[in-house]
Amino acid sequence: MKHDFKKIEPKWQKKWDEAGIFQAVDNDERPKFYGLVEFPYPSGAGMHVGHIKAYSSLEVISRKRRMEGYNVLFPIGFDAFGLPTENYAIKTGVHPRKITDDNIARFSNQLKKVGFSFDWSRVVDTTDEDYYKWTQWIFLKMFEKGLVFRDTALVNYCPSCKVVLSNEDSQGGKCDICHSDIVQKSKSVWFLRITEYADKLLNGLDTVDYLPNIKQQQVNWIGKSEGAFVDFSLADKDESFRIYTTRPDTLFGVTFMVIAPEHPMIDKYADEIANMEAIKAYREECAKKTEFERTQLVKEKTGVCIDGLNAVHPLTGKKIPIYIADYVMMGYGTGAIMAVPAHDDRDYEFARKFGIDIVQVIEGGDITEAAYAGDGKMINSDFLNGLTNKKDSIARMVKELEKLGVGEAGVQYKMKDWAFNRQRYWGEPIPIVHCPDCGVVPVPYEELPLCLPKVDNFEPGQEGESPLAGIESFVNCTCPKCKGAAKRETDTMPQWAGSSWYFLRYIDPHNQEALADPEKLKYWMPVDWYNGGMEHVTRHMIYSRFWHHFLYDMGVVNTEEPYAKRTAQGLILGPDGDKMSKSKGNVVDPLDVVEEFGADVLRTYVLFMGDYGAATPWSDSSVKGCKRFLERVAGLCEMASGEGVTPELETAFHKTIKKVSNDLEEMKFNTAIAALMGLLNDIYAKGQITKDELIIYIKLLCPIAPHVCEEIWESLGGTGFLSMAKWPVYDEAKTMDSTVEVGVQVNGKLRSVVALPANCDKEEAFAIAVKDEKIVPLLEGKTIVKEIYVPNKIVNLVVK
Ligand code: ANZ
Ligand code: ZN
Repeated sequence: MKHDFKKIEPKWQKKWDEAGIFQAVDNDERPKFYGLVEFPYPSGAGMHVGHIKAYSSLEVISRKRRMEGYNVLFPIGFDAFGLPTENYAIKTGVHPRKITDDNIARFSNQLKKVGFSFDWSRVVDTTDEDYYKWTQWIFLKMFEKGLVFRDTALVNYCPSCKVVLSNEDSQGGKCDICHSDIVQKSKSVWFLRITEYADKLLNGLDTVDYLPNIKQQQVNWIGKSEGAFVDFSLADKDESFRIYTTRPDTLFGVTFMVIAPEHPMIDKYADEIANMEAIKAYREECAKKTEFERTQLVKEKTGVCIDGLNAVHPLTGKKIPIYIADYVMMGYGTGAIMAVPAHDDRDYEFARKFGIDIVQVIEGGDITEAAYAGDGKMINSDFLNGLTNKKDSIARMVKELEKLGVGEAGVQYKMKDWAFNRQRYWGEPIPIVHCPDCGVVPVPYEELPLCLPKVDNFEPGQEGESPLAGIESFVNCTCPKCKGAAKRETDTMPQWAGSSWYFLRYIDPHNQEALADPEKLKYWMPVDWYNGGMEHVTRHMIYSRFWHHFLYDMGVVNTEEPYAKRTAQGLILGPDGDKMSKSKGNVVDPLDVVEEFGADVLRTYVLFMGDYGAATPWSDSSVKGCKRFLERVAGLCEMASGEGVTPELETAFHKTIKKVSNDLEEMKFNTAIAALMGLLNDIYAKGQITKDELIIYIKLLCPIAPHVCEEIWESLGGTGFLSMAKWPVYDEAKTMDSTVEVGVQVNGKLRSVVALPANCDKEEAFAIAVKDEKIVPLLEGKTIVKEIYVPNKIVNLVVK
C-alpha cells in the first residue's frame, strides 16, 4: 500500500467524527480515564508546532487507554479572554467577539487536521456567557466566604498595557504580555485571599504525582518560612514596631534595624525626623524601582539613617539606629527587620558600607571577610551561650520572647494574595455593585451571567480606567439590596480566572443548573493525568488548585486535588536552536507539515524528535526520516500473508509489545518509536510477515500514527475501528531471548558448558557461570583475578 496521506487522513477523520468514537460516556461500566491538556489561547497567529507536541503525549495515552478498555474523557476548549485579542481589536476595530470566534474556528480546524482524538462535543470557550456565568458564580461564592476583599495596594502596573498585574504576571520586573518595564502604582484592587489556602496547597503536594521539579517550583512559590515576630520599642516613645525574622537565635547580634521605604512609621514621625528631606528623596528614588531590581543580591546596598528615631533592644535595652533601605520590602513579613550583619549577607554589606558595628554571636567563619551563615557555638548571647544547635537556640529564644511578651513564633509565605482585577474590556465582568448606602453588594445569583455590554469602543482610559467605566448603561444600576441608584464595578477578572476551573466544565459542558452535575463530577474527577508547559506550573496550576480546594470545601467537588498526575513537555526550538518566534522567522506552521508530509508524519516526528521533556530543535531531515518510516509501514501490506506468529519473529514481537507498552506510560515516546523502527527492520530483513503479526504491529503504532494504521487495518479486512481494537498483550516468558550454549573455562581450560541468554551482558554471564555445579568447586578458596567474556562464545575465569 502507498502512504497516500492526502486521501487517507481526511477519510479517517471523517469516519471517526461520524461514528463519534472519541466521545466520552458518562457513568459507564468501564474504568474511566480523564486525560487533560492545557487548552489553547486562540491567538491570531494560529497553532504552533509546540501545541502539537504538547497535546501529543496525552493524545497517545488516551488512544492507548481506549484500546485497553477505558472510558476516556479527552477534551479540548479555548481560553479566550485576554489582552492579545483586545489589543488586536483596538488596532483593527474588529470586535473581540468576532476575532475570538474566527480564531477558535481556525484552531479547531488545525487540531482536526492533525487527527487528535478530542471529544469535540464537549468544547468549552471561557468567553461564552454560559461558561463565565459559572466563573462569576464561583467568584460570588468566594465573596460570600470572605475570600474576596478590596484593598489599596502598591501594585505592579504596566504603563503600556494599562493594567495591574499580579506578581506572577510581572516576574523579573517585566510585563508578561508586552515585556515592558513594570512600575509600582498605588491602586484600589480586588484580591482573592489565596494565602488562606497556602498550607492546603503545600500539603496537598504530598498526595499527588507531579514531576519532582513541578512540585519544587510550587513549594518555592508558596515559600513557607518559619520564624518569629519580635517587637522593638521606639526609644523615648510609648510605642513599638514588629519585625519578622527566621533567625531569632541571632537577636544578641542585632546592631541596627531596617524598615522598608514605604513603612508608615516614617510619615507618623515625620515632624521629629531631622533629615526628612534626604529620606523623601530616597523614597522617591525607590518608588521607581521594581521589586525585582530591589531584591537583586549583587547590587550595591543603599539607604538612609533616620535621624531622631531609635529602637530599643528588647533584651539588652540598648539603643539601636534605624535605617530605611530598599532591600527590605513592605510586602513581606512586617516591612521591617532586625539586622544581624555578622550572620546575614545583605546586612553585612550594608554595615560595611555605613560603618556599623558587626557583633558575632555564632562561632565559625571569618567575619572580617564575610557574614557567617553556618551553625556553631553561640557566643555573646547571654542565656544562649554554649548552645550549638540552631534549632535549640531558636526554640529557647522564642520561649524567652513569649515569656517577656515581646514576640512570638510566626509563619510567613512568599505567596501573596491574588490581585484579581484588570481594567480592560475583554474579561469576565466582576459581579459587584457599589451602593452609596449599602456599600459593596454582590450581584444576586439569579442575575448571572452578568454579561459584557456589546460596545464598539474598548480602549482603556488614560489613567488606566476600565473601558466599561465609560458605558453608562452598564455602570448605572439599582442596588440589589435597597433598590436605590448604584454603580456597577467596572473592572473585569484577570486572564487566569477562566482557566481555574475549565476541567470541571468539560465534565458537563451544557449544564444550565450547575457548573456540573455532582454525579458526573464524582464519576470523572480527579483528572488522571494532566500535561502542560513548565510556564504554567506556578500561576495556572496554583490558581486552579486553589479554586478546586475551595470548591471542595464548599462540597461542590469530591476530591481535594484536581490533578492526580502532572507532567510537562519540552519546547520545540527552531532549526537554529533558538526559541521559535515570529520576529526570528523560524516558526514552523503545523499545517505546512500536514500539507507536505501528512498528519501521521507530524505526530510521529514531534514524539520522535528527542526526550519529550527536553527542548529540541526542529529538523527537516528527521521529518523526512519519519515519512520514510511510515511509507515502509504502509509497504508491509504487500508482504503480509498467512496467519499466526512465526517463530523467527516471536521474541521480537513480544519484546516490542512490552517496550512500547511501558515506554508510552513513561512518556519515552522516542524510544518506543525506535523499537517499532527496529522491529520493522527485522521484518524487512526476513522479507515476510503474517497478517496476525501485522495487526499487532499496527495496533502498537496506532496511537502515534492512527490514520495509516486504520487504513492498513481496513485493507486486512478488519472490522470496526482499529482505534477501538484491543491493545496487544505480551507473554513475559516470550520476551526472553533464546539461549546459547557457552563454554566456561577456568584458567584457560574448558570445565563446563552453560546455557546463557543470547547476547547477554558480561555481568549476567558471569553470574550464571560461577554458580554452575562443575565450576563452584574449582573456585573454592580462590580469588577471581580476571574475567574474560566473548558474547555467545566463551566465559573465561582466571583464578589464583
Ligand atoms: C535576622 C536575621 C539574621 C535574618 C540572620 C536572616 C539571617 P525568608 O527565609 O525569606 O523568610 N527579612 C524579613 N522581612 C523582610 C523584608 N520585608 N524584606 C527583606 N528582608 C526581610 O527570610 C526571612 C529573613 O529575611 C528574616 O530573617 C530577615 O532577616 C529578612 F542571620 O532576620 B532575618
Ligand atoms: Zn444599596
